[in-house]
Amino acid sequence: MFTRRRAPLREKITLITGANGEVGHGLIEHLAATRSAADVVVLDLRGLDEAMRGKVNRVIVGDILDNELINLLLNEYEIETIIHLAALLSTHSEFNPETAHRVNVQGTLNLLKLAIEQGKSRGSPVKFIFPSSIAVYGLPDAETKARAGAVKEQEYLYPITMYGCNKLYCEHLGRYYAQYYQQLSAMPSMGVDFRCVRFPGLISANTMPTGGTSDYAPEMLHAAVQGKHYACFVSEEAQIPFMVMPDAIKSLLLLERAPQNMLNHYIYNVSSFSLTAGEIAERVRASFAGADITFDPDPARAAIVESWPRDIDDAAARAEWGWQPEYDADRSFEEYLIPTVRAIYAK
Ligand code: AKB
Repeated sequence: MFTRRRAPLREKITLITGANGEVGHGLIEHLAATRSAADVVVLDLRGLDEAMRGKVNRVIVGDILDNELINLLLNEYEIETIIHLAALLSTHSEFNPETAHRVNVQGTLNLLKLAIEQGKSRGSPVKFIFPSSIAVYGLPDAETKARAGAVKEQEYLYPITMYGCNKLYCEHLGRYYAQYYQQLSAMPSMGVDFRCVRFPGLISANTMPTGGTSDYAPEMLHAAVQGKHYACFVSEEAQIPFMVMPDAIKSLLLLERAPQNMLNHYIYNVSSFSLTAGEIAERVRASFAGADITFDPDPARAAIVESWPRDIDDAAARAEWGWQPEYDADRSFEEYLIPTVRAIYAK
């Protein structure tokens, strides 16, 4: 008797793009240490650092703009979750805005389309976890910034960088793909399960950032531990919200795991602490006697930081999916940043 051969089942995976960046490194280390990253496929232009490769299922060296590659992923895998980290950050994006648009927007569009197709083939929406940024905000002047305090998700959405414009538009794309995709079609799509956190400036003890305008905080710390002079490109008074990498990873995974019926929004602020650059320098000097930190503001980069809020209101994330940072300012420096950079540079 002839029995219909079942099509080979595709391997169920979580796809992480841009995994060789700061957040990707932290995410893979955390997954490998807590549950396993055996179901993780990494897609990054630069592959993945040697020490990380054994922790994941597969490393694909490729470009999120490569449609052929994206189609291959559709054929080969059943993607349950996409964590889309690949992006050009705010400083790098200002030197080539059109490239930033291609990577940050077209790349995201390619992955949203992949998620739609995967949803059709697997019969349920793909979870699409998207890191946005405080760069979507644009406060017009220092007086408004001081008065605004902790800004809510729907306030001051007038970004002044290409990166901030890209992130804000991709938030809207995610909402469209979740709720309105091909809405006039006879067979409307099931969409994607789009979930987005807006990150503050992120500080990792383990890796150095590249191309961000909030990078003065980690740069200051990593210079001090190496006994190097650091000329900070913003003023001592410059203030924005920050978060250490363990909390950034926690927020991504907490949102990813949240039951969808708990979520009333697509976009969530998450924050931890807000410090001026001078206060960060004080904390660094308190731990590294003789740390040679000077302030030599770059007016253009300082203006970008000045346009970002002094803090962001994360009440919605706390109320809807239990967000709560593990690390406040003191704990961030005393229990994570200082001991970790000391250990790393002592090797
Ligand atoms: C950047 O500085 O570009 C990023 C950000 C604030 O999103 N770290």
